[in-house]
Amino acid sequence: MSVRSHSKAYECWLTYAPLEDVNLVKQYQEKFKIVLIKGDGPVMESVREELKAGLKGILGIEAVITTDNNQDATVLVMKTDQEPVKSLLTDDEIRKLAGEGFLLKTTVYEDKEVIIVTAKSERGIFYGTFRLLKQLRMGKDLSHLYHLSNPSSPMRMINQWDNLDGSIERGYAGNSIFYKNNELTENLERIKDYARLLASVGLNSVVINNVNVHQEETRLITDRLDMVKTIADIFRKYGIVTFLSINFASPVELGGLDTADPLNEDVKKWWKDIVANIYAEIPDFGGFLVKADSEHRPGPFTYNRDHADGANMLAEALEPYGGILIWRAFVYNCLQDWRDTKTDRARAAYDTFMPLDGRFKDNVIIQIKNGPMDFQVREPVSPLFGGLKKTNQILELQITQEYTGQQKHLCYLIPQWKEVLEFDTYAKGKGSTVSKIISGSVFPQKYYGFAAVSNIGNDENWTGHTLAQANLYGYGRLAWDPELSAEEITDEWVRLTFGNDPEIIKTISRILLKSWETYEKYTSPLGIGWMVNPNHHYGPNVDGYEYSPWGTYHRADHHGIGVDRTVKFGTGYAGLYYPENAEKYESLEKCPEELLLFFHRVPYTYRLKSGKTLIQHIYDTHFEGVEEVEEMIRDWQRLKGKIDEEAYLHVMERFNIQLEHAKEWRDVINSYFYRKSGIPDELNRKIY
Ligand code: GCW
Repeated sequence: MSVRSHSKAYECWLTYAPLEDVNLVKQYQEKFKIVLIKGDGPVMESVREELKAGLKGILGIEAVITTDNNQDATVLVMKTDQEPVKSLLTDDEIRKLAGEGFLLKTTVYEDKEVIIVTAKSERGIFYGTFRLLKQLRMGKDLSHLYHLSNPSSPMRMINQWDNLDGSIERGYAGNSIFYKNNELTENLERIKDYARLLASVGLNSVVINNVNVHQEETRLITDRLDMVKTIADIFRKYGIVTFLSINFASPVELGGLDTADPLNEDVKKWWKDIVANIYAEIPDFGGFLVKADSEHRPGPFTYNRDHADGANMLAEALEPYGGILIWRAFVYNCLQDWRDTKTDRARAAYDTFMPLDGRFKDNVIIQIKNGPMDFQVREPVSPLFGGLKKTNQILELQITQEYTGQQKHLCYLIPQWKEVLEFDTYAKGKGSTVSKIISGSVFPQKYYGFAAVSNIGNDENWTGHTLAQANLYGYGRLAWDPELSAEEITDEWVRLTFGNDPEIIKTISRILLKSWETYEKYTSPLGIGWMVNPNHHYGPNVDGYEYSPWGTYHRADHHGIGVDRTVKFGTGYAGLYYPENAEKYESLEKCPEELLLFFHRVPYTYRLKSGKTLIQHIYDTHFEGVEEVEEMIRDWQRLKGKIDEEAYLHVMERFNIQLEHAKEWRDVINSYFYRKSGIPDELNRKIY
């Protein structure tokens, strides 16, 4: 396979490096002598390829892979309705298996031990195959292997913010692996390797262009459709369905119509013809993703229509083919005046979409960012989760680290996402977590699940910072099973990437698991967000957006800081939650402290639960944050000589950048608040 000739960093968690434990290798070799794989078609072909490569890499054997019944077979890979596997399964097992789930089990066949990999679909078999190879790489005992696993949701997507010119919006790992100079890349192998990475963690759909659809990308649905077809052909082999972001104004821009009004008959017909043509070329095409009336993108508001009108019109065109229309909830007024304290960007998505609950067609999904603002290091959970009861919904996360260090800083996001998933909305009483809502078990939904903005580009290691691979891996694992713990996911990723040495696992896991908290400490405090340089969003600039029209204010003056979002005195945002949360957020005393400044405006002398004043807390956390980066570096240095030298040096280089920039954050923030408040640091440390 292609990956053989690449560096370790390129292979990510699919290194298939030889196992260290020779005894285990011997045992495994016996178990994987003859592999019987039934079924053909593109996905099964990939299963064969993957098993062959995996067994060769991990165990150093050329396994015999056969398609004919063979009594000596030691591994049986086939669907649940194919013999001999069929007779080796119980009714209960077959009943429990969902369409994309899989079962791995060790059992007895023809008087000897065999390993079964089975599922109801080829996709399921593929996921099972990866899971089995993972068990090998992690050195697990296979004699009592029993693993039945179903994904928690049908939508497990990746969104590429790639543009046809090869640039990537908010991309921090080079250019697009898909496009260059408005053409398809010549390196299709790399797209295939990306598909493998995504499928290996159970992701099943991809949107292949930026939600900001510019002129060239608008044409992907017409005269550039050939590019989409080529990409879809590659992803299909890995069970991944291809979607496109579309431009709502396409009927005007491409079709020569004078309107894109969703209720206009010519517009409807135009879209129906477009969709028919796409499905003629790509019969399993997934559908469209739409960013409308948001940050200057066109949308139904232009025609005095609402977002249900817009989404339903497109959904109707897709419906005959089983296509899905995904509509983003990221809608707000980006031309606000900072003096206006009544308009609250945090309310915008809720205010726009709640009145539409129940009006969307059943092949429409609303894609909701985790927080009400925009992927900050800390935000509350969007009140649309739990709010919307009669609407299909998926959670949108941002793997690419726009506001969390741009893959120069290490910021492992799984712990942040876990908090989002575990957030209890109380929509149907206690236990109505986000995780359950997007697993479809709180409200009836036809489609539900996950989407996330990818963090990859054409850098050799895909993600710029090699340790940022863990964010992509972890996203996929959570999308499959949101109940997994951050620790479990971290342990897996480290083993697959760096091997099974307990010392290495411990050290790297500790570094990863602490990194989000550390990043938060030296950047914007207590949920207020932003404080970044405008446009590129890297580095500290406390007032960078303070007088801009984007609605992202901290409102610091010489008295204090924070946005009053209470119902009583503020924007009323706190009241958008169910009473259990609303009361908590409304109250200065009960508000979770990490979100204090998001919900309340407080003086610098306000005492936190720790007994410290707010200003002292700001100073302390900023000094601590930098110290913690220094500690991470010391931890990392202990790995010298124990892990791959290239990875070691590369990460070290990034850490040095992180340290320097963390210091800059510390100093800029501390000086700013010292100057505003006039209150000195109790510990007399250096503040410029
Ligand atoms: O976070 C903001 C980004 C934009 C992005 C937008 C969105 C794709 O700064 O670059 O545009 O969110 O999510 O639509």
